[in-house]
Amino acid sequence: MRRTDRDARRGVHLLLITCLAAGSALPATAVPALGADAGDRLGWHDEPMPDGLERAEAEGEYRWTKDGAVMVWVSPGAFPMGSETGPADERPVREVWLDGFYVDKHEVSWALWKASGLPWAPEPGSRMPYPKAPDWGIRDDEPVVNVSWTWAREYAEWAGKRLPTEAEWEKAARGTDGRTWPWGEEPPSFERAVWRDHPVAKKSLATVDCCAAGASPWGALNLAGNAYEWCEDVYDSRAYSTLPERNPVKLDGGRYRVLRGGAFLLEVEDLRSALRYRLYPEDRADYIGFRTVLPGVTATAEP
Ligand SMILES: [Ca+2]
Repeated sequence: MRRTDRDARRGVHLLLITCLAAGSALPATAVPALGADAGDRLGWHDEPMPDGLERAEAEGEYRWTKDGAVMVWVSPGAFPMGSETGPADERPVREVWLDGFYVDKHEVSWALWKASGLPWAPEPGSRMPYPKAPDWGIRDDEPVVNVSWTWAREYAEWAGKRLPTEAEWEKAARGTDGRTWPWGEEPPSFERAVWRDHPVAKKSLATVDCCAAGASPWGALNLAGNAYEWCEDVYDSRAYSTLPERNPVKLDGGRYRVLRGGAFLLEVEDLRSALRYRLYPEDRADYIGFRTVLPGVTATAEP
């Protein structure tokens, strides 16, 4: 693992971390209660859509009006979470039930980050921290990186969304059939994912719309590779044997936060979708980004 760029001005963030990382509950989102006319706005899967979400031009895709992100639907229900062949913290494999939710099709890009109004460059006279440009510079269509968990959460809060729980991230990547990679069981290829052997990765990340052949069963891209992705959860090696089976999430009781999916400068094995990684919430690096999720309106899993 390459360096992490620990925030030299951690004190500036202390208040934010105190407020945001305490985590007694998932952050509220803009999802409204089901209104009388909600049935008039059905999504591609005949589900009532939250206010602020629209069908996009491409079939199966949505657009969240606040940040303009393209999103895809992950239907409610069960999926097998974990792996029998990975490290011990991926066991026991068990059936986890999740409510329906929407997930960003892409990693959050520099373009979306800039449009949010959050800092992305030094401002004269300001001590506000910002995600430092990677060595190859800021490119709008690449994932925003050098973002801490806290900053990723700030973006999600601004957008009226939130970070995915670890379970949501894994279901978004693996679907419901226990596959190893988002696309299935075939080994990774350069058309499917970006890791350190990829020609692009010699110089930089890839654009967030790359690797269409590596789409997950729901249509999300780059869940394997490119930028590592922050999840909401506190890391717990025993989470799979201690958390509830329905909408599990661990919000306190540990120092690390979970990251998923591997990254452009890591080994191909790091892209495996059940693999769990962890860093301090204030850690930043040029391989760390994120994406966000939006809960569905009435899509409740029935165990
Ligand atoms: Ca990724």
